[in-house]
Amino acid sequence: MEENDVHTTPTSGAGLVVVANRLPVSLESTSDGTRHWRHSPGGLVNALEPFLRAQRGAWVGWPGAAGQDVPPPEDEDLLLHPVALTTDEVAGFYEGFSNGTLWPLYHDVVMPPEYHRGWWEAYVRVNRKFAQATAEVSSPGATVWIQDYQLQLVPAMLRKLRPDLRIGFFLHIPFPPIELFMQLPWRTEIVEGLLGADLIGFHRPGGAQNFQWLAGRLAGLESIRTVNETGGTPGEIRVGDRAVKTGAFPISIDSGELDRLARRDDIRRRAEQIRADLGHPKRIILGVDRLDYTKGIDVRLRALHEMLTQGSIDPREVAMVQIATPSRERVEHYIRMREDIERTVGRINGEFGRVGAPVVHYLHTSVGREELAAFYSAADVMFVTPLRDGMNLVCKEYVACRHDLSGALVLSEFAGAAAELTSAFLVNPHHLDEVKTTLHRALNVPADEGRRRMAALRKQVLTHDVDHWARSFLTALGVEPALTHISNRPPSAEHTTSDSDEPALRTDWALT
Ligand code: GDG
Repeated sequence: MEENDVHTTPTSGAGLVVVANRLPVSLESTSDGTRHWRHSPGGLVNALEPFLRAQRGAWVGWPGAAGQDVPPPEDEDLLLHPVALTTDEVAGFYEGFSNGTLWPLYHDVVMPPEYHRGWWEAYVRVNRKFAQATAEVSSPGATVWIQDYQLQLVPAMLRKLRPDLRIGFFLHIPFPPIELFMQLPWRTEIVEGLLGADLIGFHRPGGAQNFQWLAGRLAGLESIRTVNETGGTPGEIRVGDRAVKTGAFPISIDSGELDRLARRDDIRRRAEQIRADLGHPKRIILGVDRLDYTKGIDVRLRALHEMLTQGSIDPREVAMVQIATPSRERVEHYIRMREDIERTVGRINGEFGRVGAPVVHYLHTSVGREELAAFYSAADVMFVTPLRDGMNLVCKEYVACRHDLSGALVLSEFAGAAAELTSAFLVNPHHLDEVKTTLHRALNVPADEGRRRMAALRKQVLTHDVDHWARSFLTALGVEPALTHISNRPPSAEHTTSDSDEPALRTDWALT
């Protein structure tokens, strides 16, 4: 046991604790020197916050600014517990090992991962900080749900500190193929870190299978055997006298909430206004992503450019909007990728735009949730082309906003969501000609076929929402069914809602 692993079990604390790299809020400074806590968008936050809030749980995470020690916003439904990081820790743990090593390695090495011992040491140090903070806020016997690739050592560290806790871990990004994972100099430590959990969840069954194989190979057959070999339940790994379950839990969105939002009159009017601002094009193509090299924004732009050049898209009839949320702006790969994308946008508009009418409307910004719903409602084709994506929530959000069954979804086969959204126009993003023909088909889909496809997509997205995801994970973790009752709203299904009962959406907290 490490010197600083000594810990006493608190007598109070939260019964359900989410641990994630980021808090659902981040601290921002404005030009006049005032500081605000701002709600931070992102797949994880959108997926988990409504659920945790309904449970009055705690969220342990980094507030997003180095060296800040500012009290978090008061929130009666959610205890926010910040983990402060130094500038060096942010550089080594976050920008380095998490986003320069693990992110590209786990996304099929679409960029080369870098392996640096200093980054790894920072990763270990920061994972220990998170484990200690979690040990402090968790009540006796609490359930702790650790999120994502930045915190893969926390399960084992936390188990040492607090063996009374029930620990779940969910990986939001793909678990890589075995041959790629084996590149990692610290592969055994990562596998052993994860094995501290009682349940390890992945988006896809393939991830769980890869992990099971690696657990056998790297953690040693004496201590770890798949229970299959001894006649037990599939998906369990024996670690001494413990059973570690693994499984696939495809994440989703709060589809009912988004469906209600998109039906609101003000959102529909805003969608009309967006169409008008774009000059009433015959077709609007939309992309919404964190500005990340895994998302295939360049693929989309290249396909569009070639189609404009070949005349299969008329620039007077089609407009593309790309919302690119700023992300990881200090990481080298991201800096270069942004320059490339912006150069391509400039080139397309230079060649095919007219005064007051560019073809690509590129927004390097984050927009509010209501504005996003209006964009989804305005778009005829949602263009989602990641080279690799754990799930991809954007495509599900688009579907949730299309209550009139209009619109078409072009979706990469390499997004986890493709396994569920089989009625989308599925495409291999590495095959540019196929991307072009698929976009062309989506832009010109006959109304009947489009409605049939969208109805099937909506059925899947509205019946498999984020409640369903959280419920299945927690049930598999062995949490009481009562605890998995997330909210009082009716089960998701196609339904209409009057404008008046729309819940207020909270986006900002002021720092008092
Ligand atoms: C990771 C995995 C997995 C984006 N721009 C704005 C905005 N967003 C929201 C979207 C969506 C979320 O961010 C992005 O989620 P994705 O799933 O598409 O992608 P990642 O951020 O990479 O998420 C991914 C996810 O975790 C969950 O497990 O699906 O595979 O990579 O919800 O709506 N939201 C607002 N304004 C924006 O400008 N309000």
